[in-house]
Amino acid sequence: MTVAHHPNDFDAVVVGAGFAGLYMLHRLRSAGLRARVVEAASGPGGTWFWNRYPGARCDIESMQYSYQFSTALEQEWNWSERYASQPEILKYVEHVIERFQLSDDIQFNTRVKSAVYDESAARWTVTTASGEILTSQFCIMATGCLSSTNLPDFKGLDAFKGPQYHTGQWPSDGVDFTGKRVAVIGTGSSAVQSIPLIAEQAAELLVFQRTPNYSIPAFNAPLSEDERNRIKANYGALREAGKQQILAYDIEYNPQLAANASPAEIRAECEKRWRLGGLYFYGAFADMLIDEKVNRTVADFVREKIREKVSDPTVADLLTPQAIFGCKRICADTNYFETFNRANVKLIDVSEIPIAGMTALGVQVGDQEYAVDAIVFATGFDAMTGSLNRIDIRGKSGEKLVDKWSAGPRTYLGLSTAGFPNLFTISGPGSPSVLTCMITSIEQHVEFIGDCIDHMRTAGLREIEPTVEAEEAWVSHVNDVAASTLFNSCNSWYLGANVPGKKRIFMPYIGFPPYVEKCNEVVANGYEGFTLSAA
Ligand code: N01
Repeated sequence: MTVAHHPNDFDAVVVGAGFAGLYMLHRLRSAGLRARVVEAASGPGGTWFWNRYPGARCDIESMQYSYQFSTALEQEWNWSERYASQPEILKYVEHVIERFQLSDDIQFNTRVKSAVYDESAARWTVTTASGEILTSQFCIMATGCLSSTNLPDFKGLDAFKGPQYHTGQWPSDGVDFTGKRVAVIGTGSSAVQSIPLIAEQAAELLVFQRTPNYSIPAFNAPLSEDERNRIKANYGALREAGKQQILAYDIEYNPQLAANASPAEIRAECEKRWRLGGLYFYGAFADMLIDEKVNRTVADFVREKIREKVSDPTVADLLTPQAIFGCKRICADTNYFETFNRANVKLIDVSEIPIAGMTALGVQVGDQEYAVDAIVFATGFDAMTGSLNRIDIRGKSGEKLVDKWSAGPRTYLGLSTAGFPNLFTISGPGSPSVLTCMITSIEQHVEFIGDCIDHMRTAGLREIEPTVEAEEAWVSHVNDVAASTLFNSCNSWYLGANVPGKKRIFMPYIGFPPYVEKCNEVVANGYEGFTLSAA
């Protein structure tokens, strides 16, 4: 018998066509569900669609920052560099769409305005900015952790006469800074990647720094066919090794405690990490982000390396962070600190006298006006909750998610939230997400959600929702784990501290392997912590 469907009624609506939304679509369709992905952008890729600033590149190696659900895909795709550039990541995304024939079920240029749960029908109504209505049993938010840009509320933003850009919303046809005097505001990962390239092009570059960041050279290089083949020959083992490590990818994690090591051993490990480059430093010692003394020793090593790179001692002092090493995400760079040795680059410290705002001519700091032709805001994101809170999501009794989360996000496993049945969040707050290789975490979530939906359909269940008790216990566990580390010690976006007024809560869950173990236990115990109800 053929079942007639209204064209806009689906089993599942997925919001977002980044890595999460695309794999979710593939998984749902493989199980025979009618699914639709809606995406605000004009193309796929999520955060990689928008972050097209000069030098945008992943800080996790390409052979690991890629899907692992399909061995054939893994074997056929050839990454050209150790760290993939943003354009190459988009090519990969397009290849995945074509290979798994996903495009027919993706609707681009469609921003979701609201998602409202109808308790009597046990269905979600998703309304788009143009007024289109889609309904579905399941609503899956694949909205990304770093997709809602953060533009500080600077005075006079409209007064500035020149062009303004945000690294997270970069124009798709690029920007030519040749001959221009350019301001970059911010010194996080996006700035660290873009500053060296903007400096090469612009006549003059002014970098406005509030807090210096630790950055380790990425040592990016082309990947030879031999290297690729060597990895591909043993891909499964590499992926498995990654899943056993805290960041969900292989960083040659050292389980040793530095507290038990000699100074020579610590030095040797730091030198090794420096040679490995970038985020490999997170694997240096098991106690690096737990024991402040250990952290100081590692940080001193990195500070020494930074100082060696910068010729002017005053500039070197300003660029050298004093914070806990790794508390804010470590950056991976190519010639970042060296760029400040260029005659056309000036570092402006705004740590004591903050940026007062923009004027018609440029940036005002105290009584000093810096005239520029263009301003680049590398000011980051309203991370993890920003994209969800910008959608009007309403659960049972019309409760708004934004109200429920006003004192910080509350989820069970970062996958679901009490009072919002059949709503799933891929890499939501309370899951390891941003502290891991995102794609590995995304795959684990997609598979959890896919298996859960399969289970519900087989068992004839119509609703799933976490209990308030399970959610409370999970939220306090996430906080307890964070409190046992040094992660609460700085003003990071993990804590929401970069967005004025945002509640200071450590949002991601620290530790991929224990998290996966917990999820598996929940399933093995019949979706423990969830209430499932029959049709
Ligand atoms: O953003 P950020 P991002 N006045 O929040 C400054 C991922 N990512 O886009 O530190 C002056 O880190 C702010 O200063 P402060 C990665 O996970 C990955 O760079 O708050 N300055 C900071 O310097 C990363 O961690 C890749 O004092 C102001 C900067 O703006 C995350 O995205 C590449 C200010 C924001 O830094 C976010 O990185 C890029 C103000 N009012 C990003 N407000 C790779 O894979 C903010 N700032 C390599």
